[in-house]
Amino acid sequence: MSTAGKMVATGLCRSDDHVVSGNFVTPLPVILGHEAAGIVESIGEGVTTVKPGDKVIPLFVPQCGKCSACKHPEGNFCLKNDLVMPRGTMQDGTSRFTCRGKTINHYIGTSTFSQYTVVDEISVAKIDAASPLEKVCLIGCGFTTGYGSAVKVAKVTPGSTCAVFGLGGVGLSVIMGCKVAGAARIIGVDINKGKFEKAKEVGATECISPQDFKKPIHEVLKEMTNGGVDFSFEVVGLLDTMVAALLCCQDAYGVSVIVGLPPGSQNLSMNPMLLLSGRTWKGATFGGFKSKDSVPKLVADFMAKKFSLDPLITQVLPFEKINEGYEMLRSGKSIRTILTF
Ligand code: PAD
Ligand code: ZN
Ligand code: ZN
Repeated sequence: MSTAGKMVATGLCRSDDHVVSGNFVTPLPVILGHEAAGIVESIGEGVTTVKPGDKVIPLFVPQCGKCSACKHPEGNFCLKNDLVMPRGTMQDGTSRFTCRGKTINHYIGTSTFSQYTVVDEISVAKIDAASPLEKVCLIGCGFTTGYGSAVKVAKVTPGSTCAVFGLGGVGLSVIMGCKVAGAARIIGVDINKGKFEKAKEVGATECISPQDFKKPIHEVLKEMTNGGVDFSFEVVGLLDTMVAALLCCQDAYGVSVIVGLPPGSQNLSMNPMLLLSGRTWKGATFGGFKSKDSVPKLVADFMAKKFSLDPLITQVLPFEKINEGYEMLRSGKSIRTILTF
């Protein structure tokens, strides 16, 4: 049930860099990349949902449609995922990549940093034939993850106050989701003030840097909002900001959502009183969206101009310049770099 495809565009998400830094462990050597769009070249036996020539987006969270998560109306973390205990293979346990005779591992069912890739049918969605792949590739991760975290996971309400920690591509997409959901106040939090202008462009009403205050940032946010925000989002991937995001939401009804990928094998300790007072602490991957069902709909919404992806795209580079693109991400100078093949 495999699908071979030609990559057309791939975005550079922080999660791939987490493999390079060792924060996310997956079998090596590996072809990374998971935020992409391409065109189907050929299909294996039994594949019915895509055909050669279709424009597609690979899905780093698959949707098998049969497991308990897929069958539950609210679940999206398909049990066939390769995120929790990464095997680095196709569903059948094999790899389709070699380099000089040596087997190369797959990465979370996608491996898009390659001119061609092979994915399982449950890890790919057909999208509108008219869609611009060098933009909608962001629907394969960053945009959808952030946007869904606001509208689907937190279920941000009209008139509410939100705080977003981390103003990278995913955090900016959270802000877009908060805005669409009708939030009245959206406070961006980042240690890099260079991110503030863009955050305001997409909907942040104010931005603050923790480094400008002597007090812990959650106390600052509580004071700014008369006792705490309604919704907070951690979109950095650090334990400290996860706790700060939890603490800054209102004790009795605040909802805090973890979006950032935590450093590998580290645990958090927290005081249960923080939840006994009534807070809700949540987390999700891919914005809580069922991937194969939702990606084509999100692309349709993009085509209907319900949201723009342009604010997320800092630059478009040829594939060969991948390291330059990552250098820009690490140094905080870019939101998203799109590589084209
Ligand atoms: P990014 O590196 O573009 O953005 C992270 C932002 O956090 C940067 O602007 C930093 O300046 C800022 N930052 C760093 N430290 C702090 C701090 N102490 N306080 C406030 N801000 C800080 O990353 P991204 O937007 O591509 O991804 C963000 C996280 O989300 C990252 O951990 C990534 O792995 C994770 C992710 N999760 C999913 C998912 O499905 N849950 C999907 C995609 C990405
Ligand atoms: Zn990603
Ligand atoms: Zn499933």
